[in-house]
Amino acid sequence: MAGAGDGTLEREVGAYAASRSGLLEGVQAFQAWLEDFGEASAEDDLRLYETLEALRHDRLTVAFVAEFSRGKSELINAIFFAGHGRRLLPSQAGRTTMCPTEIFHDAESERPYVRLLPIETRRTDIPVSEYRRDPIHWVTLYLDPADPEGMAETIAEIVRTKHVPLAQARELGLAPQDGSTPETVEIPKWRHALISFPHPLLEQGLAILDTPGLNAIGAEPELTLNALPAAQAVLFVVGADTGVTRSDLEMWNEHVARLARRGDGQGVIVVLNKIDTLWDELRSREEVEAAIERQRQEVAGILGVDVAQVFPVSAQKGLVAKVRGDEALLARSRLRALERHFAEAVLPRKRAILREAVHRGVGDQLDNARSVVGGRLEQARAQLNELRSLSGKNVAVLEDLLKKARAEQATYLRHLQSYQSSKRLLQKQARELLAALSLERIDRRIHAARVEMAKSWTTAGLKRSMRTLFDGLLEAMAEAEARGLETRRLVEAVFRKFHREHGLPPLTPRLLDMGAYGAELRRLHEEAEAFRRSPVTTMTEQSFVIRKFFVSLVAEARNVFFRANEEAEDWLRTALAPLARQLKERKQLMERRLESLRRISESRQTVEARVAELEAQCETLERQLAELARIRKLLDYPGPAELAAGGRGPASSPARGA
Ligand SMILES: Nc1nc2c(ncn2[C@@H]2O[C@H](COP(=O)(O)OP(=O)(O)O)[C@@H](O)[C@H]2O)c(=O)[nH]1
Ligand SMILES: [Mg+2]
Repeated sequence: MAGAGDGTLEREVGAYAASRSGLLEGVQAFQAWLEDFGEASAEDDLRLYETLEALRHDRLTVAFVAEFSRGKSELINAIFFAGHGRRLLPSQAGRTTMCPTEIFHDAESERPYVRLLPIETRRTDIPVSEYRRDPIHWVTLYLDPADPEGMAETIAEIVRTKHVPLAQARELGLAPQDGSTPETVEIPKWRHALISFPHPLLEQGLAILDTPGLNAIGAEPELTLNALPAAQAVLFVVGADTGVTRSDLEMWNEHVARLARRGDGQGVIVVLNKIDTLWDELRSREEVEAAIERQRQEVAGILGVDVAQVFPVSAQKGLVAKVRGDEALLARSRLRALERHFAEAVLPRKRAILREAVHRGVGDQLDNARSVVGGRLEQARAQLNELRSLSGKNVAVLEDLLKKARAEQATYLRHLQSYQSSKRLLQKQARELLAALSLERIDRRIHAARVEMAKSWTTAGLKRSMRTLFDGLLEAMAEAEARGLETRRLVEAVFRKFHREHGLPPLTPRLLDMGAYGAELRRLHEEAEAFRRSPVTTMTEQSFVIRKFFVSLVAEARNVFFRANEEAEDWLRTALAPLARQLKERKQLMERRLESLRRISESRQTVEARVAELEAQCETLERQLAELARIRKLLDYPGPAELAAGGRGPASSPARGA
């Protein structure tokens, strides 16, 4: 939208980028603070580093989903690329591309590019996400932003097709589905396209996913299982010229409706495109408006969404209007209302989600650092008061203090034993948690399902194996969730006990939440069930598709267990660490206090010298606390009000890769 614009979208994307760099600054400042004053463990360091990386690479993805020819590509052109004065993405009538296209800005590449993954890679079971890691499998074409013509020409490569013998099409799972057996089949040349492009919105972290129609989405299960659920917003497009067709509805039911029902803040926006086909010079504006409104109501009714969620627009007229600077036409295209909704309803929520992720990543470390420094300051001040009362060098009082300090030390050493027994208890519970998540067990189940599948070539058999496997996986995850909850309660109780009974500063244990993984697995299960029931998969012809789906699904599910396992192990290693560090520090403090009282009583140090020392210490600690408060502010700003403004709360599941 570098062209005519009211700036709402730019402003909100800018706010998102600013919020991200504020968070980055905060986390980096905390990292520096820890280097100077803290005693972070290797695991804590790693967590900080990972949070920073996730922040640096965070993208805000908007997915455009619809049957082909509804005007997705045109809509993307109109919303984002009108500034180029022409169509950037190929938008054409009739058969369109099968190739999902991602548009973003790759800061690591010096030149803008189009990267294309050959369709032949479908022969392997390797998902696109794997291929992404290795540019060698992709064909790279470079783009010259100074030459919009040439750029559009290069980008047009993504819609290329070719003719191959039927057998080869079959091998790729791209044989015609109507039962016909032509000699050759026209298939897309590319499986997936990545476009890196210097555009202000993309540079700030926006990414666009343009998906092909229903058939192609079914052919790449990764899109449904992975890419769409991960997107922050999904725009579902229908055409005013056709209304909601059967295949639109199928698309909605199978791939979008579930996302719209999800309560975790993902925005699903329905676009009623091509309203210009209802414009009619022979009817009054009011009549045309009424016709559009009627269709809007109808679309909302059929899809089962709120009317306010349906946006009538004309992408084509909107693009023309922006290119020509025609404000009247732009108003008629209603494109702005859609852009504003996207900017105001989706982006602020995304910001809140990002902040949540950072808080999950380093919030407890920061809280604990503040608590620990606060505790040190408290101790130093108490000693200071103690010594000030001694300034007359009252020997009796000094003896008294020494005696008290020794008694406290003895009590403290007894407390340490209770720490050891808590630790043993935790380790016992941890073993049970890890057993439930054991990848070996999961792999055995997966292997068994694969053997079953190899034996059964019927669709029904394949579906049965899929079901058995998922039932087993869900059971294992439920067990892990229950154990995880128990373990978490135990750790919380231990922390509370040491604060209440042993006077340690209040520490926040890092929380272990297996629930998010459970939710993710249940979502995959839902996808699997929907797929099992869908009419497409009842044809034996489709066993290829089912196999493909199964492979992706299982890879996803295994990945959920893998990540859950990693998190649980990492958590168990570090759960008690803040407490252990505090216990050690408390011990050292007591020793130092005793030592200083001893030296004073032996007249090796004057009370005044020790007081001056402690005063300097207090000052340093106060400065450290102020810096930590500043960091906290950076991570909080603009704070919870943003959440309220953004509507529903942040996602409870961990953002992918975050
Ligand atoms: N009348 C009209 N046609 C449109 C509009 N948007 C797209 N089209 C046309 O619909 C066809 C398909 O558009 P395209 O963007 O390729 O659809 P996609 O397959 O969903 O990406 C093209 O011929 C476009 O010119 C619109 O707002 N009004
Ligand atoms: Mg398209």
